[in-house]
Amino acid sequence: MQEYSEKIESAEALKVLEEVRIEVFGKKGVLAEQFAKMKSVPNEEKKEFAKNLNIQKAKLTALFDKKKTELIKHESILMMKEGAIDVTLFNGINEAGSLHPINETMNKMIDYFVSMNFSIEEGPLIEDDFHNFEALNLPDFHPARDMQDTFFFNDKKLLRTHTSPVQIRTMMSQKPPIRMICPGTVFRRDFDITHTPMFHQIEGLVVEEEGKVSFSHLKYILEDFLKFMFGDVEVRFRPSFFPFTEPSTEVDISCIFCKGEGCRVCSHTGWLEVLGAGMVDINVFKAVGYENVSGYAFGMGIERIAMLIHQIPDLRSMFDGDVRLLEQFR
Ligand code: 2NM
Repeated sequence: MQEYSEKIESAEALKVLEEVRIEVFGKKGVLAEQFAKMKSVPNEEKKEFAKNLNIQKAKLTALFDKKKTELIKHESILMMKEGAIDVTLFNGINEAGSLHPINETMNKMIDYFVSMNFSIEEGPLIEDDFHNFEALNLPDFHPARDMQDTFFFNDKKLLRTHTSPVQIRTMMSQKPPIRMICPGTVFRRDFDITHTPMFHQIEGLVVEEEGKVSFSHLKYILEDFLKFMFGDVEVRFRPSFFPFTEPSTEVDISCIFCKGEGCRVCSHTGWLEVLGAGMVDINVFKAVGYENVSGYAFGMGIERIAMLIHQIPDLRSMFDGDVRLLEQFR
């Protein structure tokens, strides 16, 4: 029986142990064979023979059970190691985030003006009547105030309707020459396919000693800026009116979808309006205490330009917070 003890002891896998089990404990196994010999053992030796055989059987069974437990443990550890999932492994899908088209467009605009040595200025979202209206040549009775649908907190405080109050604050806290842009959030009481109550603007302002800047500088920088933003487009200046500039202009680019041929986006005009500008009105300079200066200013909505660049049809989708919008701009 020593031979079989060794066989059990040396089994290195459950498969091998199973073969040994059949050989030792099976119906035609070694033990069964021994028990069968009982018949031919003389009666007076039967008791001793059986006792001895049962002891052998018990020893082998204990040895076998111990080995089996050992091998099950060993093999299941091996299996777990083989089948283990390394959660730190790269899955091949790069779920990187992306900038919102508004930020991306705003960043590109800022890049241009920074390259032209403009500084970036910021101001409060909650403004007062003076900075948002009065100083911008929009006195109390001025009909243009009705054009602004304003969110008022009370008769003193309001949500700024444009970023122009930042230009007023900058002019009052600095001296010319001034070369600045003010990107930021603005608020108007308006909500439809092309308007949201919160949106973004960038406005720019250049102020120099009288006679040092003219409408030509304004034309050059805006044309250069629009070519930087949209590539090879035509730029057109149309006479217009703003209370804070005189003369004033609205600026169009040739339609980037139909190349000026006429399509639905440009209402078959061949042109897309992208910004407003002009020479700063003398009344604005008076309000901030400036004399003997010349300056130009311009302003544009960021959403509108982002929508044109990315062909986004509904402005409201910009503010739904649906990641499927952002996934398209990765
Ligand atoms: C525009 C169009 C034209 C503008 C003017 C000023 C200021 F403060 F200098 F008077 N800030 N922004 C301006 C001029 C804004 O937006 C369509």
